[in-house]
Amino acid sequence: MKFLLSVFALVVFSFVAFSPLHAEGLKSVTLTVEGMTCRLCTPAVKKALSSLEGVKSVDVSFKKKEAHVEYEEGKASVEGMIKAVEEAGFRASLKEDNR
Ligand SMILES: [Cu+2]
Repeated sequence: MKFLLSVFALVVFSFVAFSPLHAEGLKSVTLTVEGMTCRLCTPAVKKALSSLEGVKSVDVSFKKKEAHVEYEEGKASVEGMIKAVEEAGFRASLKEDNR
């Protein structure tokens, strides 16, 4: 029984330790996005950022004029994100680097 418990604990630990959010090299940034004039702009910004390699998740707030991006370090870069947003017709700058 004690053995089973430790196996169970190990499984739970592995699940927590290796879940995507805790994966090594996963970082997130918040970008300030300017030029979003209506709510339809939000999906355009989201699409531009989501299409980048290494980007895991994108959350764009029209109200806050922000984009929160989770990405894999080394695969995507903040410079690339800013460029993608600008190519979609908006202006972006780094607001916060949440390492
Ligand atoms: Cu719009």
